Amino acid sequence: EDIFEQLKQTVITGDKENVVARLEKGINQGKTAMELLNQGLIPGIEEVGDKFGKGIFFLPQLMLAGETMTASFGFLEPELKKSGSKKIAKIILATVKGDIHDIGKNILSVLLANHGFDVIDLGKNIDTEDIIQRAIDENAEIIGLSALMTTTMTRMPELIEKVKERNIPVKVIVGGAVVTRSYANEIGADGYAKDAVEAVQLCKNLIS
Ligand code: B1M
Repeated sequence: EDIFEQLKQTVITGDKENVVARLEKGINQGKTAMELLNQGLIPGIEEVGDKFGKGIFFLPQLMLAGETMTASFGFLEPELKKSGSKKIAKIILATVKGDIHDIGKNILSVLLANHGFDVIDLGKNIDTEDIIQRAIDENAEIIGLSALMTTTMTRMPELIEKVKERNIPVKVIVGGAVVTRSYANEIGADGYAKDAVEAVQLCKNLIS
């Protein structure tokens, strides 16, 4: 069984005690942090979401898998980070109000910082007005919103409307599992990305 399959199973079984040791094994085999994430951990958490959606898994399993992802990220974060690059633009990141899913946003946060963005990550469950206020205070070029639920993604048009009403010179991009390109267009977002890698490219395009 290869390391990617092992990592996938580690997330599915929520084996958070052993995930770091397996990641270390992967790194020792010459795999990169991005490969371990994209080919092992993320397919694992996606399968968990699928099983939860079908009623095969329940909340405790979802939580354990989430904790396993968070533990992995704690280990991978320094591996993903490069230091010393000059900052090219400021971006405010947040998971919208009512939504505590932050694994994808955290990945995006590190990747953007890696590519020279000055990232101000406000965290999860963040109020629309707080996000807007920080963007103004920090003079940010971009606001990046993440939402993972159909019940919370409505916070995105709410923020976009306020930004437009008040003529705040900031671009708003959106993403997260339930968000689609057509939804992003419909609500007047300045951009949408299906994953963190695409989001970095999108941000680069928006500021050039
Ligand atoms: Co929850 N959850 N969850 N959950 N959870 C989902 C989202 C769900 C789809 C599962 C399902 O039913 N199949 C479902 C939502 C259904 C819907 O609305 N359609 C759901 C539910 C219902 C819930 C609860 C309500 C469960 C309950 O309590 N009964 C509850 C809600 C809590 C709340 O927010 N108020 C809940 C709780 C949790 C945990 C806490 C247990 C845990 C989160 C832990 C954490 O984040 N720290 C959790 C998890 C782990 C998931 C699933 C399984 C995985 C999410 C994840 O981390 N994926 C998820 C199923 C799924 O998504 N298929 C599910 C991996 C991550 C890397 O992907 O975040 O999509 P993602 O990010 C990607 C891209 O989307 C993109 O880049 C990332 C990587 O490339 N991206 C962006 C993300 N943000 C972006 C922003 C951008 C651009 C790209 O621009 C700014």
